[in-house]
Amino acid sequence: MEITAGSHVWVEDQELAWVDGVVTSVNGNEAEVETINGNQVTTKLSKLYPKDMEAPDTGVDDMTKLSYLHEPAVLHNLAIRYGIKEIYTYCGNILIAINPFQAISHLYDTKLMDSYKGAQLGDRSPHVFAITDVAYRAMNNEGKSNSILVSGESGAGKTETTKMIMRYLAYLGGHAAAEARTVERKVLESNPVLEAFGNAKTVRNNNSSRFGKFVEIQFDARGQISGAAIRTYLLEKSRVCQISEPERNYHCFYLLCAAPPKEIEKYKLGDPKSFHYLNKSSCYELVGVDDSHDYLATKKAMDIVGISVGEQDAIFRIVAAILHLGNIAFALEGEDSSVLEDDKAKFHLQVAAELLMCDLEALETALCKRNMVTPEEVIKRSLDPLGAAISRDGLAKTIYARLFDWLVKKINVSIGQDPDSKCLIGVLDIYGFESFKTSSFEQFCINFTNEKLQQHFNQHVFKMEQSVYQEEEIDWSYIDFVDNQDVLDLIEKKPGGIISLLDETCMFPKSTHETFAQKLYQTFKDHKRFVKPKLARTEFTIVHYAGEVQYQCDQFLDKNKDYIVPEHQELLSTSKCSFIASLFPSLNAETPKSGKFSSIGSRFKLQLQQLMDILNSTEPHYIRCIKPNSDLRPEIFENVSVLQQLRSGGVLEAIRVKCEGYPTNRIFSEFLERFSILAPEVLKENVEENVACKSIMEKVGLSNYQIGKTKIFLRAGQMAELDGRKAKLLGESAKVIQKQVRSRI
Ligand code: AD9
Ligand code: MG
Repeated sequence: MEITAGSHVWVEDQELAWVDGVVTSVNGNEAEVETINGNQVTTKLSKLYPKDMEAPDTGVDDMTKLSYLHEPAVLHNLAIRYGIKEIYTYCGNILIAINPFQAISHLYDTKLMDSYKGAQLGDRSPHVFAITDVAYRAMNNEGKSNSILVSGESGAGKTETTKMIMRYLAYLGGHAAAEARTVERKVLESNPVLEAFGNAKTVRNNNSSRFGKFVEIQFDARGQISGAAIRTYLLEKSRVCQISEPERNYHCFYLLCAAPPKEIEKYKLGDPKSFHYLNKSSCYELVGVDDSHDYLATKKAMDIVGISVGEQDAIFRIVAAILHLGNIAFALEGEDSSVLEDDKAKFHLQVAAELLMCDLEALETALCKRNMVTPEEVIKRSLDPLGAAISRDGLAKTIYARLFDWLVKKINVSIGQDPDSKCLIGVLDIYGFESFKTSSFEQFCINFTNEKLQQHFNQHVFKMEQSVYQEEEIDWSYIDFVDNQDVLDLIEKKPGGIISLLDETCMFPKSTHETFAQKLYQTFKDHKRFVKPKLARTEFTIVHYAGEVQYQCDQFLDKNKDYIVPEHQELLSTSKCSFIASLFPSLNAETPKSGKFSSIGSRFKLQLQQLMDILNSTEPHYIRCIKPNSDLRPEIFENVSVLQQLRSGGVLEAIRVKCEGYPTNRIFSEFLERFSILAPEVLKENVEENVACKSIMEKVGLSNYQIGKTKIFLRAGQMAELDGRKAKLLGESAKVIQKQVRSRI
């Protein structure tokens, strides 16, 4: 569209990302724009985007309905919808969900569920129920598994969205008879149990899931829920021993400290402030959360998912034991040995041993000493206080991680798998792309996951775009899409990728994080996606699809080693509590030998590949959750951050793919209604609608558009061009009328 003085445009703005304004003058290839916030901006014409002055005030519920599909229009559309509490918007088949940070009345009630049942996508306003309904119907009608992939950054609303999907699936595929309802009840109640043990308050979210989750809900031939399987990924173990202001440890610790007095006495608990693993942050309570109520609620949920009273006792005994372990402090003895620091430490050691039902002295030895195996004998070597504290923390983390795995396994056994089920709906709630000041091994794994999912997403978006064109029988062969296979190769190629190199480094006894970094620099010095930052000695940067992330190698080696100290293994496998002993089964030939290296990175890669295999066998649906502000407050919409999330979630990429093809299409009659004024004679000719559309385009002199079976497909910018012509024409006819009026006066 020709931009002239008076044109309404979007112009880039540092603070707001995009701001609208009016062009006041054009000079060569530059324009002066007066923005609505009162600034005068001079900018290149090529950097301006036309603003659609005919766009409805309440926005459009599907981005593909935008007459001008470009970044500022997308952002503006989301912002105005968010302002009127419309948190859901489609972008084609993708659902964008913006966290409202407040309860919106009736948004999830049963009446609303009723209204989405069986409705076509687009018939009703965008909603997570609508997407779920489509998935469920597709599964029933086509006999094919479906999946719903929910992504977004921390606090964007993934877990809440996932819970709504599960609730709606339980509503659709639930059983009429009360006694048959146990499956769906167990599926739903698995959420609070996993949240109690796997969620914590972080800077970004008061209820942040510290693990990834894929729930596979199985259905029988009648479309009723018949089983489910939950898979979890990468629980953040370090949180058990290490938290900082203003975060919290896992919820279960605080719940237990708020348990009824009998339990407090049994587990010798007290004020959470008195526990080392909790008091490194001064945040103990959460606004709006009553820990003592949640303790009872968690136990109730445990009852429902089939965790027995005896098992619950063992579970909470372990949780309490971990808190007591944390309070065992060490002091230096002699030159490099350690002893318990004081009577307090002795007390906690004793309680921990009681709760873990293991021998007191054996526990102390396991914490403070290590076996040194020489050809002649086994010598007990003392650890210094720091070494003993590391040993203690390692023990606490291992116990907790095994407890979490046990819970997941137990829930799966209790819900049960349906061996006859042919169809499933998978729901993925997994951490989005992360880039922090210091990004470590966890971010590396998370971003690797996102690269994998991005590839899957790209292929899907591309395929969907093609199918629209195919349906309308128009040519699509030229659309291209950028693949991220090169980043995936950099990370996971075997041999030669970063994960392989990391494993090799870990197995070589003399390696350090510095030698690892050097190895990376040498191997990938010419890789397009790998950058060695200037002056860096132990950092490296990966150019991810969503942006560059700088990783700090410091702890890559340690974090990659899935290691249990043999002394710890031995201690706990002989616990008198059969529950605890079962978490540490004695080693046999099949399990990797304790103390031997097993790689977290490689195992994660394998898990991810299995996940991708499942996803590839399903029909995917995507929900992109967006966090509108970092204060977790309602009604605040921060443009710059939203835009960044649209980019990392692939929404902008999907729009780019669309723009490469035909971003705008209109049903013939709609098109004629809007533009017949440009060639009024065509309507008189009584021709077919598609011919009339063609005539208009020809008269205006536009080419490269396509005529489908029911719609006209326009290239990027053509809609704006048509509008421009229309505005000019209307302007001119207005002038003519004015002239006529004036001449009459
Ligand atoms: V994390 O990566 O696990 O840290 P999530 O899972 O993306 O994150 P979560 O679903 O936990 O975020 O949402 C964060 C908070 O936003 C919730 O605790 C709610 O307080 C709030 N939220 C999210 N979605 C909704 C909603 N649809 N309606 C109302 C919501 N509040
Ligand atoms: Mg979550």
